[in-house]
Amino acid sequence: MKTLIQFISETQHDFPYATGELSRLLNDIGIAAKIVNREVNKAGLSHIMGLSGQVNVQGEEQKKLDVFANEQFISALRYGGQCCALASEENDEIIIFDNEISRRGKYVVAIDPLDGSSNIEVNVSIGTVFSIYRRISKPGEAATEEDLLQPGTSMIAAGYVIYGSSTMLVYTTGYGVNGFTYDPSVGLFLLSHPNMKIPAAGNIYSINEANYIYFPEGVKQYLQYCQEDDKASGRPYTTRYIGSLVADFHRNLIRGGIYIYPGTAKNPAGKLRLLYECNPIAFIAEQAGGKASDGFRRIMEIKPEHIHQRSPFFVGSTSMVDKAEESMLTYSGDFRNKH
Ligand code: AHM
Ligand code: MG
Repeated sequence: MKTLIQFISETQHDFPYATGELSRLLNDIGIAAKIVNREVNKAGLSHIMGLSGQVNVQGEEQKKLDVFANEQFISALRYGGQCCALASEENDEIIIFDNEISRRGKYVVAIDPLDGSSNIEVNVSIGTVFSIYRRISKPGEAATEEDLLQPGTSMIAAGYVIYGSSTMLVYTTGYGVNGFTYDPSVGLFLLSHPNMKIPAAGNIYSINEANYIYFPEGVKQYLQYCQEDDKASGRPYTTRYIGSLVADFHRNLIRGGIYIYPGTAKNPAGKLRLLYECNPIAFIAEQAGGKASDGFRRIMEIKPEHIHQRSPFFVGSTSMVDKAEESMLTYSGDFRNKH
């Protein structure tokens, strides 16, 4: 059985001029994920459960585990020496690591430390999502926000951790997608899903249909298509929606399917955040042979203007995202560039 650390060091030669820094950074994220996993697993028992009373940048109540996870990733990266700045869902501003070693770090990280945290209390899967970029500013100087405002096409690596019936870490460095399952008895992530590929077509669609009346016409028409009776193409499809992006995406990655969080007239940019929710999932989807779009354009080509920017999100099996895009173009072309 190959461990995450063995796999990371074996594949390090994929990078030109690799010096092991990115490997160490990924490893640091893996270690923080283990600590978060420990707390998530005992969430029902621990004093750490409950509301922390603070409100995050999007005005949502933070659970204590969000705060805990955020702190774990921040401290793993602050003292790892490879990362010079971090953007987190839980912090309004970027966090600049200005200590002697981190100032020379080549990378910046955008992270959602614990996504889907409203599911914690009810024992439903949650996740961590992260993306890694090479900094633009000079190593040795303090990092800037520009380092984090790069399009997804500049990502060096991205991944997620799913805290589910088992805990898995799935990541890509642009050379395919590999998944590691955590074995708590030995405290190691073991390679369990090498070279993951998303089926080109699937029969699952994942969307919060309660918002139907607010959806753009293109999404409404696509949903109608999903629900039509056409045995030859496997329709009607089936709905699966957990309300936890990582879990919904992970299932669709393995089984084939589409996840949609569209914009609406009231919220044209939807709900999900480009830097640390859409982009990392998009990179993994593409590396697994799938597709990620905002309904009209490739997610990874959007140049972010601010770190907590939102985007509509259509991700999953290529033929399904193609079909949804076609529907958006036909029925909701006016929606283009609204966000
Ligand atoms: P969060 O970052 O506040 O946890 O919100 C993100 C989550 C995603 O995991 C999930 O797919 C989506 O929000 C669900 O939203 P909704 O409840 O509107 O369907
Ligand atoms: Mg989130």
